[in-house]
Amino acid sequence: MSFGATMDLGASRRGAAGGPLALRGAGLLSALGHGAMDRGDVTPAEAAPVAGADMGHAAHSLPAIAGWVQAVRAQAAAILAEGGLPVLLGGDHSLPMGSVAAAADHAARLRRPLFVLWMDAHGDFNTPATSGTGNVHGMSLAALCGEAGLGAVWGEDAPAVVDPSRVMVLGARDLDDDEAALMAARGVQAVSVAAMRRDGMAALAGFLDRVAAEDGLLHVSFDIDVVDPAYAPGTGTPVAGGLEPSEAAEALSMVSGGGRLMSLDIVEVNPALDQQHRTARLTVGLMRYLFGTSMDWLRQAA
Ligand code: EXY
Ligand code: MN
Ligand code: MN
Ligand code: MN
Repeated sequence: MSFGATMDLGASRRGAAGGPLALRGAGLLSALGHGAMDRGDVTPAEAAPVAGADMGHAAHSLPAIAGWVQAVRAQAAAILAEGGLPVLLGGDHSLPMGSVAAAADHAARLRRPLFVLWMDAHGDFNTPATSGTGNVHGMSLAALCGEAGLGAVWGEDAPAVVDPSRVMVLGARDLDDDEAALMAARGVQAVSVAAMRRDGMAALAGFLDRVAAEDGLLHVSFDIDVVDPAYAPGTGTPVAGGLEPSEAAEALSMVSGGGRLMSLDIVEVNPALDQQHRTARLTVGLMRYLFGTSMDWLRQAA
């Protein structure tokens, strides 16, 4: 069950707000499989004044982002309550502060552990204190793991905290120094593209084994900048040395095979920076590997 959030205030380059339209136009619904439905775009909640709204440079646009995060959380929670699988179409990577919050609450109610697979060139593990940019999309995972600084985005109703030892950042290759240190201190597993090439998909396989062994639920947050910008140029913070489309497809196929997926984000697709819709098309094609609708999409598209 997909829904959009047309918000890019967490990034320094605008344009990812067009992501939902671009993804739908590239055929997202058919990639999600038979019976999938789209709920349209959420409307931001009237954000209550956010404590720390005076953070200014430390966390840009936090009050406005909070309104979107709360709307995303409500929509994802409603879909989960109906037994559906929420698919957030972003928008920038601050929006998953809403979708993962809903997943964490849902898992806590079911008394099952939540695991998060964050596919990203970045760690998104800065805090207002460590961030060099003040961009909230670079802080969302840290906030979800309970780091101080952005808790006010959820208003009065703080979500269940994600256990950092149950988080894997896959495809990481652009971590700030303080960010990397904080991730290591908290036990977040960051797997670089180089490590994936050296060890095959062993780290991901081990992570998925743990999800199964603990009877966990899995949230996947897919930032398109995990893929190499040669294939996915339409994104605001591209980093060279990313995954080949075939490698991303393999990772998503493994997740699919594990059968634990509970919710998904597709974020940071920026049509204003794209070339002939190729990033949106590739993103949708890759999702076919997660939902078992691929029919060898990459080979056919080649
Ligand atoms: N680490 C940088 C920052 O904190 O500003 C870059 C973050 C980019 C985040 C993108 C969405 O993944
Ligand atoms: Mn990200
Ligand atoms: Mn990123
Ligand atoms: Mn700034």
